[in-house]
Amino acid sequence: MEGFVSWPAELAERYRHEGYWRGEVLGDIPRRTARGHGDRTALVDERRSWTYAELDDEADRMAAGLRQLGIQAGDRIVVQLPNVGEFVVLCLAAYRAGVIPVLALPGHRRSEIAYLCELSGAVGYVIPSRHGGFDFLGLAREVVAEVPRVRHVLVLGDSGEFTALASVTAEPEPLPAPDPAGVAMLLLSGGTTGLPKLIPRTHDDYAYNVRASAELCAVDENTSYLVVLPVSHNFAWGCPGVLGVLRSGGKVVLAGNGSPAEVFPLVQREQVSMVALVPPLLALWSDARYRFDADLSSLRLLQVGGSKLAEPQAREALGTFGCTLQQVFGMAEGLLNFTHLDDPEDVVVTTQGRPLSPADEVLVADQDRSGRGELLTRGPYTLRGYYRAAEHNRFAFTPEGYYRTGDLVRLTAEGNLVVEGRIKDQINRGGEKIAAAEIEGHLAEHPSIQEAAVVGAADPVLGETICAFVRVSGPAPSLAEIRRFVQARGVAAYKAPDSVEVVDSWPLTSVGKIDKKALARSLAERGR
Ligand code: J2J
Repeated sequence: MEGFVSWPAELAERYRHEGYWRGEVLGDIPRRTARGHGDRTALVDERRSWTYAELDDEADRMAAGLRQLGIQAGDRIVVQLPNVGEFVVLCLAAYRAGVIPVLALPGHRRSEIAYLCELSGAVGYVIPSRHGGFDFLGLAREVVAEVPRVRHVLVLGDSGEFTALASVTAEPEPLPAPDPAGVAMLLLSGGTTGLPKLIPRTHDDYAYNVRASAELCAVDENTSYLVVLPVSHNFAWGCPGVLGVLRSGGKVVLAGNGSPAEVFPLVQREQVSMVALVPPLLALWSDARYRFDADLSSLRLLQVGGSKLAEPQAREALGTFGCTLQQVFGMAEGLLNFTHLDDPEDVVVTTQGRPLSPADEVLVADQDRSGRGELLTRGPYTLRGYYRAAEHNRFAFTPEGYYRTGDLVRLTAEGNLVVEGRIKDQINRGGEKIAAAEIEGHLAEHPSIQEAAVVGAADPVLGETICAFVRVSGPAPSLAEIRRFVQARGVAAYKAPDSVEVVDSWPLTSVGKIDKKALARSLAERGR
């Protein structure tokens, strides 16, 4: 596949020889349980549930349906569905047909989706008709007008002039097995320069990612796994996530959102044993724990990751939920670090765990005196290059193929990682990643903004929020106006600035660039 950077042959050979890559393909993940215990529940969402036999059969039919539409092996489709069972059916169908899903988030809007369709060369786009009060049919009209190559819009619900996802079904047919070494899907990176990059994940590498995470988390057929994060996020999809649970014969429960009022009764009803959370959601759950009389005693494992979990919050959660807590420091690019289920409490509350695989190579580069440096990594499930991004890849990888994570970490004596900060120009807003440059680019288009610099401001709930420093000509736009402006440009709401600071001049670095560290410091000094 043009634009995909694969592992060097000798490393690929080693990963196969040592049993990391076993030639498994992602579409086969639920098959074992479907054949042996087809009547077991695989999936539950707000509207219906699927047994393993149903899930398997519907995925086969949809795979045939995709081919009947003319969507072929190797074609890309941008998938933007919320937490519904059809997302799972569709992805399995795509994997089986060799069609490559590009996993977008429900919050993305015109600018992000059109860009993803363009970059991936997508021929299809999959949406709900409406979700969260938003009309996705209207969005799809704009997208196909901008990117005519997108020939198929598949819609869950009322399909208007487009194709109903429910109609994408045909008699199952024997399909050529996809190449395990080939790209199975494209995940989104948080991005550091301009717009997000696409991360190619192969069947071999992601199947290993899923299998090893499921083993580390002791997922089995009794696991009842709740999805409250977007299901298309790497954490919820494969670490071990939905795929890890389906490969083990457990049950996946998809929730529309993570609010305790909705989710606590679901935990009780579905006897949820495991869930992946970001720190702000964990805080919400901890606060609400004693305000609801739902029985949460089925919970066995709380996975928390996506942004830094503060030690006091981790300790509080242990006391509040009385189950195992696990910190996960992961990335859609690959490398996953977990604290282990039997780690001492101190390790669990003060570190972000250690690499999943014995074959993960990690380096802490350019360390300062406290041992803090940039985390570099390569291994059997870490990308070797972003998709169609040759130029960016020259910066993002070392000549030896290590991915520069942009995260500042230190290693403890026992070999656990502690995340100490980052050097990438990105904001981590409660686990959602925003590339500063992307927002700066939009702000610079505002008629009264001459130049903008976007930095993270400390926030007690989200960890960081988005602060836009702007230099203006004429009257300064209000925060509300700036937010409206950014969203009107077709940008996801979570990327709109949370605060704005008007400046007359910029602090500059020695090479004459805007000194963002100084801007961030000026916020910190004012207690923001
Ligand atoms: C501090 N920073 C963290 C943590 C991620 C599991 C968990 C998370 C992600 C994810 C994921 C962090 N403490 N515990 O894909 O499978 C920051 C780092 C990292 C970036 C990756 C998974 N866990 N981070 O968050 O691709 O900066 O993946 O490089 O969205 O999130 O973001 P993303």
